[in-house]
Amino acid sequence: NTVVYDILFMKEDLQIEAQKILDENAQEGGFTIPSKGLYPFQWKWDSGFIAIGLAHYDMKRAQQEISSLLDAQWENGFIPHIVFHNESDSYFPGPDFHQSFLHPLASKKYKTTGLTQPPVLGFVLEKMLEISKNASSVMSFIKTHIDKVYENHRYFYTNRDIHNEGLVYIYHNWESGTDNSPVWDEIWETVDAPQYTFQRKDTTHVDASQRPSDKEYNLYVHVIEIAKKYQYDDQKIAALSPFLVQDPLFNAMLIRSNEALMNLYKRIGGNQEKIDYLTHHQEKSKARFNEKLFDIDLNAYIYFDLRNNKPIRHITSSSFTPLYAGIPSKDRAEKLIQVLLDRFGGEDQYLCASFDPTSELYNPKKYWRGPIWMNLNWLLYQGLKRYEYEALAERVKNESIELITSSGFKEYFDARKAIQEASGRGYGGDNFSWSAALFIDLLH
Ligand code: 9WN
Repeated sequence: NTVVYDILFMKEDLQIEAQKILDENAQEGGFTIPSKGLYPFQWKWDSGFIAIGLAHYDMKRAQQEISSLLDAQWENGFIPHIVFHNESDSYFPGPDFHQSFLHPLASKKYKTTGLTQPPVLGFVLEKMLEISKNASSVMSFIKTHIDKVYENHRYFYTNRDIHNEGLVYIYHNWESGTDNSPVWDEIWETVDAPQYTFQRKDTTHVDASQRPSDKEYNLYVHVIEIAKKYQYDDQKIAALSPFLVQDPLFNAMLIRSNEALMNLYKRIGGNQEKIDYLTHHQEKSKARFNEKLFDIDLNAYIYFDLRNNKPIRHITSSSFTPLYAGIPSKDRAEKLIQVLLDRFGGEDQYLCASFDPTSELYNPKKYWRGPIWMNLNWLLYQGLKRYEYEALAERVKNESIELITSSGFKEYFDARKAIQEASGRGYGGDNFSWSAALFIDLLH
């Protein structure tokens, strides 16, 4: 019993600690930075996850988090991946590099990037309502903001679904959110980039061995230079970007958020045209997702490289996110979860590594090439619950809590149980906002 009490107290202390991190990362202007020094601006999907944590103890701030992001939406519905609210120079590449003003419909109020990130906002609004103790006040917030998210989905289907098949593309690895995943390695081999001159800042905050290489950064810069050359024009990018991918995580988030928007519009009443639009795209997207992005030999969801017209057959933590969006049939979900257990879930592993631990490309310490990320664990937890794999969902939740309890609110974590814990098993940035925010949500 004493042990149980200790854990309970520890969790309570940690919840206070998590709130402290979110409070310390709060900025004037109503948004929260992901991590001091390393990421000094507002990031799109970070803000979504942060709002879920905030909703548990400060709903007003959760709403500000979302409205400050939406305030930087472009006139065509696009929501940028970074909003440069302030003048910090501790990050590369900053506003002067990205030059969002090149696009005629870019935000006139804020400097931003011309890249986006996974569309999480639909389901974030729905979660906020679910968490809320004052539904009518959150509902009125949703009523005044939901159309912006809807316009963002319209932007995706209008501009980024080149085959009109219900699957949207990303044109840069930073849009995936899973920046240096080995999934992109083969694409980079096809790209012939000049050597650019730039000064990285990330490696002044975090050990370079835990970050992407300089060679990779040169490629990341190169793809943006191409987009800038064409004023971030979507059609030109679709025709010319050497990186053009249908990503399972990105598309699963769009589908899950479509569903959330439909639910919310039904609750609001009226809005039939929008509901019809979303319903049409939802059915088409789900069907095509299952046809094109499921590999029947691997029994897992994979990626499609549009530029080189071929599937990219790797299994990552993104491969399991379609569960949260209700994409697989029950039968397919069972097969997928068996793969999760066989490759990622051995007794010597915490769930869920970001890249297939049985692959020779797996690197348990390097960023998106292996470590566990709390937002992907949270998505996996939601997906397993949706398909009623209660025991496994509990395992993901408990292991996430355990990792944070033993190593703190780090950016990412080592999945190997056997490594020395003396120095902790967390890597990357410290006091990382979404680790704190989603920890709060998992405790509830
Ligand atoms: C580039 C902020 C972001 C996350 C991404 C994560 C990392 C940025 C970087 O940090 O990417 O967007 O500079 O490495 O990969 O998922 O949103 O936390």
